[in-house]
Amino acid sequence: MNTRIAPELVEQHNRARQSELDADYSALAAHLQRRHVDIEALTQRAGQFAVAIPSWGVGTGGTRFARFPGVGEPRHVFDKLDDCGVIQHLTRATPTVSLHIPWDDADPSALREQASSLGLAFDAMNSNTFQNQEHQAYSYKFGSLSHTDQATREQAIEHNIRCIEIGKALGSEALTVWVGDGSNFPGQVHMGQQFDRYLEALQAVYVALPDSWQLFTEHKMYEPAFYSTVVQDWGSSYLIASELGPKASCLVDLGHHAPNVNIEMIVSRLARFGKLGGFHFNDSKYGDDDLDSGSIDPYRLFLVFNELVDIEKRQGSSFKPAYMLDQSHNVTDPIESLMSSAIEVQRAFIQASLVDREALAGYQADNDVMMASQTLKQAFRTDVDPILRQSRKQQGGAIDPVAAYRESGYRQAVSTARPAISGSSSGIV
Ligand SMILES: [Mn+2]
Repeated sequence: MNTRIAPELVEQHNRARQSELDADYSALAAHLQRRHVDIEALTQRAGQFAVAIPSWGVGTGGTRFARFPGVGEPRHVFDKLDDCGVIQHLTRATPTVSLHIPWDDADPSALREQASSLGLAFDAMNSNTFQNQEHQAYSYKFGSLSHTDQATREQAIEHNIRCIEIGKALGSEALTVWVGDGSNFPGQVHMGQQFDRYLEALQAVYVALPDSWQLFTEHKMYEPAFYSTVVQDWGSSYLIASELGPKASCLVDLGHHAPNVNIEMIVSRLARFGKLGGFHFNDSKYGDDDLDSGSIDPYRLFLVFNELVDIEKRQGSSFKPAYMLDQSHNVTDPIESLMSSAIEVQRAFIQASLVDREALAGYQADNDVMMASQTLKQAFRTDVDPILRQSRKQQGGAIDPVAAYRESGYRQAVSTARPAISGSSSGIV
């Protein structure tokens, strides 16, 4: 079975869309020229953009009620890599994959070999102490790195260190730690002591990090713990990263905040103090909905990138936060959702790059509120799609990745080799 997309298919797809793209690109070039913006430089910038795919994202997600599996779902990490290869081939914006241990446990040299044959590399490693693993001695029902029992904490520390070891063999250079530890009832835990235990345990993981590595601490307001969570908010996350040391920084998942929280301000604060490590992109309407990036509030995504581009301009190329998607696809083909999400994140990046920062600084200094707001809106309203299409085409990707994917018949082709997973296991993870 051929699990790859044929290059000829992409070429044919692009040929059919070439004249339309040329017309759109020329029109946008002329428009941007009037604003003194060089479209070629922006197209090149789009080509340098990269966001990692989470290995778990290519499987169909679910809720705590049910999961409705799709056809041709990946059976194991090697199938997941194939799917990630398709996403990268068509979008050219997702050259790395982020693995979750133990879900993706496999021989590192086999993983490396397959990834490189698909033009992929490995992004941050993700540890998992929010569920029990087969054959483990102690349960995480009441916590892991912050558990009251020392042996359970040690087991969780060892798991994280093992993730680092696997990551070293894969060429990864970061560990993302998210725990479900917290409490479900007032009085269940001593919140101060629980935080102390967590800090001490994570310190033991931190000292096992190679010098070139980073540790990302990811906060989440609630779920699975519904009264308190040990790494509840960006303040707790910042305290942890500061206590640990220079290799530790904060990871901002867009869904892990209270509703309507000003995430772009958090981005600005963390970056100001050198503790903005990376992102998990997704979108939400009510809570941690894990919807496709840019599907609900594209302006918020733009405002986050507005801060990021501003910080990049101030700090230079040393500012390189890790970008990753973290979504759950319950009712769409995960490959289609991940492709369109990667493009939405890339779109926000390019729109934010269009902000006239000199003019904005002037309006801010003069307290010209209306014009400052309009300056952002002008960039956000600009349809940069021709730039994204052109960039993909130049790099061998597809002008319209979702259409090319459907034309390829990839999902039907893999469905014969990947029999449907029986039953309906509940829950995303
Ligand atoms: Mn996340």
